[in-house]
Amino acid sequence: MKTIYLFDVDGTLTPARKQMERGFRNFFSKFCKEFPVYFVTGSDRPKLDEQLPIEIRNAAEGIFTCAGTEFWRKSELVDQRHHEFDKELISTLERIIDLSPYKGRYGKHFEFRTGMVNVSIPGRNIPQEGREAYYHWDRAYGERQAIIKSLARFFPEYTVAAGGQISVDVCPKGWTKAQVLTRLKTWHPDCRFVFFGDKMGADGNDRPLADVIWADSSDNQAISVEDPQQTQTMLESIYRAGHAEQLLELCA
Ligand code: M1P
Repeated sequence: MKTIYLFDVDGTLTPARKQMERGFRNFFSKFCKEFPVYFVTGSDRPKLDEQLPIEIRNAAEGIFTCAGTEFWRKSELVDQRHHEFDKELISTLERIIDLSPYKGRYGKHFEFRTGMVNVSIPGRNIPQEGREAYYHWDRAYGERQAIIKSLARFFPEYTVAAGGQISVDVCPKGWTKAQVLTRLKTWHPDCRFVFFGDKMGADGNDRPLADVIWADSSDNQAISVEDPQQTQTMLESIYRAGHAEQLLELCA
């Protein structure tokens, strides 16, 4: 059975909001030329373009951005879904930002993307060292988890998930990464899907896709990784096994 590989980007293929590392990049561009690959990221297209080199973007079968609300083939936007966000939700988020005890503020707290809004207490203009500081503070005090819980209670028509290090992603219910599986199954019937992501915990933004992948078929796999190094190690063994299989077929 043919395997289709799906990858989250931040934390799975690249460090959060950074470029792919050189060693991984060389190997992964070979991998994408030999195996069918899709990217499924919560980020928008400009961020993905900064993080993954063009030879890898162009070798992929397709790219889902904004949690699957946009679909691209190479650099062509094939389709997108739009949503008008509830004003009450946005004013609640503004109050949450104002009331947070976290002191470091850098501006740009909202980023509206196709079908989702990314919300950050410290703000998206945060420098790298500020990112790390907020991430560690949030792990200790659970601010994002608390935001996720209270929004789920008051705005059940929306799904809220932890983004990467400094934000939460808010989208209409069902407009999560899970939406990509239906389309992939239409394009690739009789295939199995293997998804790599680093945010498969209960409130992570890879979890909805992992859940539908597991529920769809026991041939599918959703693999939770710690970081891009672990993804690389796993892909290297898949690559070696794939080559061994091809050799066996040639010798048969
Ligand atoms: O891992 C994907 C996430 O990357 C960014 O998260 P953060 O800025 O919190 O590290 C955002 O683009 C977020 O929307 C996205 O899900």
